[in-house]
Amino acid sequence: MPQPTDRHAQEKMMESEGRLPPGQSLTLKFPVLHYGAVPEFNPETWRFKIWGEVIEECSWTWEEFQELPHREITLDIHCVTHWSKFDTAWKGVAVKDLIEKGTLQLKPEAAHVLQHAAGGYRTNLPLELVLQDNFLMATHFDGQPLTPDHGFPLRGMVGHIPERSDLKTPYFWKGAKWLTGLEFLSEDQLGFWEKAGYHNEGDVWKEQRKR
Ligand SMILES: Nc1nc2c(c(=O)[nH]1)N[C@H]1C(S)=C(S)[C@@H](COP(=O)(O)O)O[C@H]1N2
Ligand SMILES: [Mo]
Repeated sequence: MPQPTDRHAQEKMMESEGRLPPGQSLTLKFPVLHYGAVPEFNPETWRFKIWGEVIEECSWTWEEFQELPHREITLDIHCVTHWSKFDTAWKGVAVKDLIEKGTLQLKPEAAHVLQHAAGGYRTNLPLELVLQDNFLMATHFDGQPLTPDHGFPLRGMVGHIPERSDLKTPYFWKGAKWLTGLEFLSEDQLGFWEKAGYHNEGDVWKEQRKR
């Protein structure tokens, strides 16, 4: 068991390395945070869809989704409720890879992306951010399939990559658990927390929590 002083020592270290955003504190746990109930997953009926400002709509079964190119990233995640978890390892599908493979073709009008989740949660991001290396549609955390609480079978993931201050990093609500689709939009559309008064960009380094 890590001692409380370990938590504090690690937080100090992250702070000195410039990895602790303003107003955040380090947690060694993995808090579970969501609105509503954990939705059921049925591999027979589950579909992942991409629609909107795309040349052709996509729809994958769970089996087909496994065949898409997967990559691994390690991210620091920052929740707007002030906890941060460092060096979290994820595996999943990058939107950028689907475009580079030609699997997904966007219309020139595509400028924003709305993540849709089972249960009705939504969150929006600019297209530019969804194509960055710090956004992933994740199937695995720490080498294991996601747990139901953390978004099984698929979740949007966004966080900070150390040494990549060129990438914008929004708060963790901008990654939808139980992700079922991406809608590409020409005009921005607010998601669940964004409509409730949270900041549209939610940049962790600028501490953009509420509007
Ligand atoms: N579908 C869905 N996704 C969601 C949320 C939610 O309420 N529903 N909450 C968001 C918030 S506020 C955070 S901080 C993270 C928490 O993810 P975790 O429970 O895996 O830590 O999920 C995000 N994704
Ligand atoms: Mo959050």
